[in-house]
Amino acid sequence: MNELNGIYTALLTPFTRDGKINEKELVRLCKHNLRLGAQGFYVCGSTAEALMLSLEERKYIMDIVKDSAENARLIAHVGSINERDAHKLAGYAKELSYDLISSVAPFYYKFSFSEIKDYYVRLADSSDMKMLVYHIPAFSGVGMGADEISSFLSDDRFAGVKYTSNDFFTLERCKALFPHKLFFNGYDEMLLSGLAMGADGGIGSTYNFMADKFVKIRELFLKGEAEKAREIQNEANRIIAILCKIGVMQAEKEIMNQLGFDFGDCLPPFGKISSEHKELIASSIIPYVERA
Ligand code: MN9
Repeated sequence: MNELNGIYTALLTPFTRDGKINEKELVRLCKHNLRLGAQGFYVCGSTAEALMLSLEERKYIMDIVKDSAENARLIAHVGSINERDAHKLAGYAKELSYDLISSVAPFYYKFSFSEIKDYYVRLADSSDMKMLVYHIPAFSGVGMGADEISSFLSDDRFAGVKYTSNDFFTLERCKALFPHKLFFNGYDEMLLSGLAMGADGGIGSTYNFMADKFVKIRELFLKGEAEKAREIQNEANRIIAILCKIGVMQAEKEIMNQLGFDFGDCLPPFGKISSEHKELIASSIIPYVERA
């Protein structure tokens, strides 16, 4: 599975003024990221606001990205609290020849681990696709330790984990036990730490506008130039610290707008960005990232 390693952009979703998916801008986003060096796309993840989209909207995004991705690898996030929808999306990912499916753990109702595991297995089986578990305890509220993650990885139907946690001890233990499985670091601000503890690549939201920095971090790390990689991680993190203050996804969309895209805002209940924050982005971020 490690041939699917690399830097994958967790694509944002551009919306038109009347709240529809903006196909033209999504195509531009894919092309921009290919130019920045992204090796793959994570489609309909958290960054895409996918958990707030309809089944039809998610399929439409999967279509657009499939048609724009050239040779980039494609992972479809199909997770939904509505398992019937998740199955339809997984089947659609198979139809479109995506490389992998992925899902956040079923959340909200505090399912037991065996219920969660069964959910994942049913999705992989019904679609005949390999599954990348999306571990993001800070958002899903579903915690998993090395034993639980290993119980997925010892099963052939699981390709690996998108690991969005800063517990790198657990990441390192899992990679040591399952060296041939695929591990993606999920917190962009800690890509270098994740790589050092065994991640094969990263999937991130800030890659939308600075994938080039993360491609470089990984290349330098693989060449053994950790100090130089950290300089670039520092550059990225100065920007990410500003995003965290503003609200990551709202700020990311505003960055894209200021770079010459037309992404609109995040869907409600996300609020709109203030004019002070727009100015902060213009002065402290835009001069340091590549234009479209
Ligand atoms: O998993 C992303 N996570 C979420 C990837 O969006 C929830 C990250 O790219 C973060 O947005 C980023 C900023 O904290 O690291």
